[in-house]
Amino acid sequence: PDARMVGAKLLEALARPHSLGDRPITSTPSIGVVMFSASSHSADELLRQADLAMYRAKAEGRNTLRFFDPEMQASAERQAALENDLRAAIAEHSFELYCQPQLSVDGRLAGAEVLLRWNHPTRGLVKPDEFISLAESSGLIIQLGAMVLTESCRALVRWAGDPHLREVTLAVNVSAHQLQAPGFVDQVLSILAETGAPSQQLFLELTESVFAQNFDEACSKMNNLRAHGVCFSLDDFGTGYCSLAYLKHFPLTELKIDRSFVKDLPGETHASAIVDAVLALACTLQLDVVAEGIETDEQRDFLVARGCRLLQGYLLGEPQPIAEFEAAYGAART
Ligand code: G
Ligand code: G
Ligand code: MN
Repeated sequence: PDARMVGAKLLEALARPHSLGDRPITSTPSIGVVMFSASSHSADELLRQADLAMYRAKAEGRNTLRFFDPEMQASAERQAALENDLRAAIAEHSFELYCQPQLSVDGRLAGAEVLLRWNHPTRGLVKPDEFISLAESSGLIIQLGAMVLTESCRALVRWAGDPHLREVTLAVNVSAHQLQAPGFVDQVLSILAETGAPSQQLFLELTESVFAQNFDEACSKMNNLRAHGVCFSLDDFGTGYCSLAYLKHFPLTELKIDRSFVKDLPGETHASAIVDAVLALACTLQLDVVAEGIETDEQRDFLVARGCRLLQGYLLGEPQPIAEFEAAYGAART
């Protein structure tokens, strides 16, 4: 209670506006507290624990105070262990590219989306939901993204020699962190140059979160890559920061109708109205549309009737390891 009172006083004192030169400044301090007895830990250990508590205070909105508790340590250690696993996995190539087909309405293979899987030594096949955010917060997404792009470009080069695959496009998911990184454009261009992949067949799938950050910067990076032939697809369309203004400004080729809308087709009136609106908007802006997450004949028939020309989902094909995908769709198929 004493520590809490002192902390509260400190916060109050530091939160008062003060001036630096002639500029008014307000601070939002975060305080981490660890209690100890004479016999307990080394000074280093205590400072580390206080630091953890301080980071927790920051994460919980700043301008606040948190006491260290052992669960914080356990959670930080779990994070660090998974991060180490991830780092090792990148070095050991334990990631595998899966491919999910995108079919045109006549059943032809038009494209594929790359979906990353992690073959974890003890946890088995780990899906991206469980490691992408960790890869982002640790910065490892840059290396991981480069690996995915390189492997995808190599696939496009292989496909160029296959009469059944040579016109198929390949879509790679790119997170906002990757696009934001200073070297992103150069990274993509040098991978294209090194592999010799046809840039017009490479689609980068971005989500709307990209536009919530630095609009101008994202726009200029996209324009730069677009000028080199790379295409852009807007993933999960309609679920995020849906400002229609950017649709006009960004060099997009394609919109993806999010699975959450497709799921409720054809019965749900909101979902079908949204699908109609997206298709009309895309038509006006001359963008292609891919519907994702199609699981039933009814969903497919509805989308096709409303003019959607590219289809993706378990009904049409599940994500499978890229070698199996090539065996299933390539010229060598049986
Ligand atoms: O099957 P699925 O669990 O693959 O994918 C879950 C999410 O992970 C999707 O939102 C997808 O966009 C994302 N994702 C899949 N592969 C990659 C990848 O290689 N890079 C990035 N940044 N995201 C990916
Ligand atoms: O966010 P993004 O669109 O990149 O995510 C693609 C995700 O959707 C992947 O996790 C992929 O495995 C999953 N997926 C692909 N097709 C279907 C489908 O028909 N139904 C469901 N439930 N998920 C799907
Ligand atoms: Mn996607």
